[in-house]
Amino acid sequence: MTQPHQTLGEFIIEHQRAFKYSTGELSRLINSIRLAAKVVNHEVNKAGLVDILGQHGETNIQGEDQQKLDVYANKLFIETLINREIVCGIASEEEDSFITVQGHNKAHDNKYVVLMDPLDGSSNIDVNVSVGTIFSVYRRITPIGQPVEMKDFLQPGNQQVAAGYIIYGTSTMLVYTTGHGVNGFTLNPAIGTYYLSNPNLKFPETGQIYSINEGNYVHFPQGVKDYIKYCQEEKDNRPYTSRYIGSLVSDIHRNMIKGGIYIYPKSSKVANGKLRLLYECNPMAFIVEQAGGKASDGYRRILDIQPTELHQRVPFFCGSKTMVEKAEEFMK
Ligand code: AHM
Ligand code: MG
Repeated sequence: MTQPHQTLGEFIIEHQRAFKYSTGELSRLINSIRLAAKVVNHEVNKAGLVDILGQHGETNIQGEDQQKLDVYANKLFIETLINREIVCGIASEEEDSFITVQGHNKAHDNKYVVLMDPLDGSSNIDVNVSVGTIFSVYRRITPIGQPVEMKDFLQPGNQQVAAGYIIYGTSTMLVYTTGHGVNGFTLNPAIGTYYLSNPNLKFPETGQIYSINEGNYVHFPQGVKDYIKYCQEEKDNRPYTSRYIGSLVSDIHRNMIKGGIYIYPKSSKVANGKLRLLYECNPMAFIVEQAGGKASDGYRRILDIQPTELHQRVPFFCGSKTMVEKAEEFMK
């Protein structure tokens, strides 16, 4: 049972016992992520103070400029996971290909792969706006003892065993699911401990917030244009409020608490939208569904899409169930 003032450490231990056949590997994995997140949090918080801001001068595989903190967070999460020998493979939005991880005896004997976006929304850092880390965990398909292969990473989202995000906001929170609901923990930076602050998070069934980059309106498909007009109509409980931070984790976190819909559609400029299926949409979709919300590409459930490549992009509609269903009606 979740206790008041429970720490994340206590929560993990307690819930590991509930999994009959758990070897503790997943718990150790979540532990490593919370540790790395504390270090990244520290760096993000002092970004305004030290000369860590600005472009790193490299371009990632998506052709986007990387910022220093992206590179830092990427390296830190990867090193933390590798050093603790708890995963057999890592794929990151910032890496061209996946990384194979060997155990101390070079045995490839760990069972989980992690896919992550180490610092999402990083263009927000230099204007002091919230950013996030997103992670997704799968059990490997290839037999234990062998090096991981691409197929271990190209699994549909419905095979995830855990997913979560860290939001570096006015306070830092870690929100995650292992398929038994969603729980949120807030970091007390003075003592470096996360406390259970939002047990059993639930998406309101409906809401009044729509989050979409309307600057791209002219490029949107007709269904999306019509849905936006619907949101703005003076009828029933509408017009809705428009809120768009441009930081996926923050936009979805707010909508999960207040009720709302987030949309990054395809457009005449970006054929499959901008967001990546494996690093952004699948983990967020797993969390959103576990919280009672809905996530689709406008037509299909995100979690049922069979990925074909690591850096695949997909249109993303997610949030309060009835709102996503309404948007899907407009897409027909
Ligand atoms: P990033 O992974 O390069 O940071 O991009 C992802 C971000 C999301 O956090 C956010 O929802 C989206 O890009 C905003 O894009 P846009 O500026 O096109 O609206
Ligand atoms: Mg991203």
